[in-house]
Amino acid sequence: MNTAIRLPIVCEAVAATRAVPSLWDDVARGLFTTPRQLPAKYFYDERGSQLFDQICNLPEYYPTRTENALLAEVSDDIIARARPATIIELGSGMSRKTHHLLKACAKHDCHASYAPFDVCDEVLLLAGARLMHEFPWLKVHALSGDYGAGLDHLPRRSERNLVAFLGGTIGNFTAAESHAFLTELRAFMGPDDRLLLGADRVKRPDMLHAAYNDCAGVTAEFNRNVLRVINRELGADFDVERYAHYALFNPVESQIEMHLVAMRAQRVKFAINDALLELVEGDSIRTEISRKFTRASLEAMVRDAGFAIEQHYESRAPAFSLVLARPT
Ligand code: SAH
Ligand code: AVI
Repeated sequence: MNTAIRLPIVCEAVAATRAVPSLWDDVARGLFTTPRQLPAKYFYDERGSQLFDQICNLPEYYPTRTENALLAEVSDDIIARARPATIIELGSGMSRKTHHLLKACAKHDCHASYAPFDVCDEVLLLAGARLMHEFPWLKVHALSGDYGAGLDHLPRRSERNLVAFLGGTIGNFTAAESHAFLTELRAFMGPDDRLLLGADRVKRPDMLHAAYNDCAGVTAEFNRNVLRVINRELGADFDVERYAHYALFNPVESQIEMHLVAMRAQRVKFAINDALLELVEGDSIRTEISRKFTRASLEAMVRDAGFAIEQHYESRAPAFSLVLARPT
């Protein structure tokens, strides 16, 4: 990183509303019973966040550049409607697309402050410093925590918040999880707040398949990173390279399903609790789902959580949606 752009950033830990399972709890529950699965949030240590940033630039991974182009087009309209005093961004990552919203803020003389909320502290600091360098008027108040632990302690610094949840990350929740999450978000929001939700849309399976099976193998590395996180945090000895990345589109559920498949039998030892996990060749761990919406299924999800849709912006092909909604 260029040290010339290191600026002070306030980084506050958001207290949990409720206890969330520890990594060990999730591993014990998710890997020692079948079907094996892990929550997607564990991808995102510093290396995982860097790998995701690389994914965003892959030719096959259309969501980022599509949402970015759409935001470049519609940010003026979003800011004119929302006139936010604060932009709160959930799962903000590198905050690259936020640039369009902040540019529109400057244009509309609406100098909002920015509160990115992410589970990865390293990206919060890096992204915040970059944006403060680009927008010298910007106040960044980074929020570190797990949005799955509840939003009751998320600070409300103003009456007009634009709560952005971009990138299609809502698709990484099951239908029940997204309903619970959006309902909780609705309860946090005041009458003048707006939600800006980015969601990926159903499209040709070959295009979806390519986006999660890039030729350079970056998505495979990102997928395997969860095993590296478990090795480091729980003293486990997954032989990471012996797990194949396998991602497929399930048209019945309208979701990408990402797996790690054991290429040979392995006994995985965990220093914690002296646990031993036995996997046979072909055993699979589902590491992520990524739901793809129709216009109608996306709007129904937003409405069912207590929002009214103010604008639905759609990209040109490949399809991607940004929904601007207000609490009803
Ligand atoms: N919004 C960005 C990044 C998407 S990647 C974009 O559109 O490019 C998903 C982001 O959500 C990552 O930065 C990850 O660290 C964060 N994240 C995942 N699970 C989280 C959780 N439970 N709580 C807070 N942040 C989370
Ligand atoms: C963060 N999220 C929206 C990405 C997605 O497309 O579901 C994560 C990802 N997984 C593999 N590639 C990208």
